[in-house]
Amino acid sequence: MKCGVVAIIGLPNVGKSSLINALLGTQAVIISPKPQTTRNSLRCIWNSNNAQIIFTDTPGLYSASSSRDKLGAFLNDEILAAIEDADAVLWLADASSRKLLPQDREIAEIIPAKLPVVLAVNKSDKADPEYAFGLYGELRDFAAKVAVSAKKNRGLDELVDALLPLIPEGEAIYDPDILMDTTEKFMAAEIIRGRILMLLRDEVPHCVAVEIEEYKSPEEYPDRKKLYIRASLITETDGQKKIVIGSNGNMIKRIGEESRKAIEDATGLDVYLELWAKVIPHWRRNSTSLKRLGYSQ
Ligand SMILES: Nc1nc2c(ncn2[C@@H]2O[C@H](COP(=O)(O)OP(=O)(O)OP(=O)(O)O)[C@@H](O)[C@H]2O)c(=O)[nH]1
Ligand SMILES: [Mg+2]
Repeated sequence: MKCGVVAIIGLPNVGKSSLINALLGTQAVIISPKPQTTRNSLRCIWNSNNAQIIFTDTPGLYSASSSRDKLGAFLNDEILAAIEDADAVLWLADASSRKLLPQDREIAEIIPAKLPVVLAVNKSDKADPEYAFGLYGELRDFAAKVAVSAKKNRGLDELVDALLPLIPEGEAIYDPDILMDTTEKFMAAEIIRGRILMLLRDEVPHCVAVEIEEYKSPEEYPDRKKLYIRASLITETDGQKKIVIGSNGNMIKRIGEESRKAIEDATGLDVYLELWAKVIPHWRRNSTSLKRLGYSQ
């Protein structure tokens, strides 16, 4: 039996979370066309008859626009912590990359030289991965280079075959029924944030956090026979709050309806979801707010 931790690292939007979903064969973590979708490192568990690989999904390496952006600093700390825990790194790049960015060099610097790294080039369904192999090959030695497409489920077996030799011998850490090392409450907040990322435009989703104020299973709420969730959609300004609510409350209603259905699919329970919009000025810059919203280590 083999068991080990593989941290998936890469620029924002290259498809790290999509790859995890493809490997696990389910919509485990949220994805979106917008960068900085993932905010917390999250362990997702892949099992076969003789191996367990714990994949850590991480935020894309972020260039903090100012030292006051404490959320940005947290995202990068999450990446460092994931690397520290890992037996191997899966560095994910985009097949359409034509030049290396400063953040690519930063990634090369933060991965210890002794840690084995597999380079996977994703989105090979829409661009030839060869050029990206050459580009990233300049940055360090790789244990293997694999072309994948999370969207088309291509190259996944080859990827696992490349990772297994890097995983230590050992018994499985997680029960094979466990998909993710997180709570249902966190997953519900992520599902709601995922809808916000899909439904709101431009920078607004990046200014929103979701706080679950109340989470009551049907056992705790026998008269309702439903999973009861009350959540706040937290923005930094009144203007953003208005956008989240939408005219006549249409937007928050839509976020609520779509999230409720997705949480029902994920939990198999009937869900009563109540959403409120709320402002916490500059929550992304404030350590106390970040901690309260789950963005602190
Ligand atoms: N064409 C194509 N698109 C893909 C593929 N994998 C992911 N995408 C798209 O790329 C976008 C970003 O995907 P995510 O999985 O959220 O990317 P990420 O690296 O986790 O992003 P962050 O969490 O923001 O760092 C989404 O629109 C995906 O649908 C792929 O193999 N091919
Ligand atoms: Mg992600």
